[in-house]
Amino acid sequence: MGSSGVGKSTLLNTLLGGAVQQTSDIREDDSKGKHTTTGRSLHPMPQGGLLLDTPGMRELQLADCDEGVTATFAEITSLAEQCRFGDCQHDGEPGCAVQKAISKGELEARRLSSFQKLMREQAFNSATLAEKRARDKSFGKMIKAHLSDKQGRKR
Ligand SMILES: Nc1nc2c(ncn2[C@@H]2O[C@H](COP(=O)(O)OP(=O)(O)OP(=O)(O)O)[C@@H](O)[C@H]2O)c(=O)[nH]1
Ligand SMILES: [Mg+2]
Ligand SMILES: [Zn+2]
Repeated sequence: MGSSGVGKSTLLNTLLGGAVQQTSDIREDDSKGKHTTTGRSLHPMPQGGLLLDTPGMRELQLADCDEGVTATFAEITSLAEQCRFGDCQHDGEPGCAVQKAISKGELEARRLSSFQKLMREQAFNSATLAEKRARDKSFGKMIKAHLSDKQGRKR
């Protein structure tokens, strides 16, 4: 697993002792990979075992990790406990301890914006994931209903 161009397929070819998977040069201008591998494939190795080649990751999405983000930005979380409002968004409300710490130079504004960005991102991804799961579930139900209907008619 790794970014495009790190050499995943080259490792696989070396371990299998042949050019099984296509590999290609990285881009000259920014040294990034070209996303040569586009699908997952499983390869039995002569030594035994299976090796999985995967496309390079394009991005890593955060979901359901508000706890992790909160722990990483523990100083913001503990400042936020001193904000006047329990649901303070730290963007201009009165009595905001987070903004106060920024103005006193005790907290970097960049750190707050990273925190807010990660929280927004994970909230968005969690919602999309929940929607997708719900869609998959109702699709599964539809198939099941259809199949049992067919079974019923046969009998
Ligand atoms: N010098 C050197 N070059 C390497 C090494 N491993 C890979 N390369 C070169 O790096 C380039 C990219 O290798 P790939 O194996 O295609 O990379 P990949 O990780 O499979 O990339 P994607 O399929 O795009 O995700 C190729 O030109 C390889 O020859 C290494 O250990 N040393
Ligand atoms: Mg590859
Ligand atoms: Zn606040």
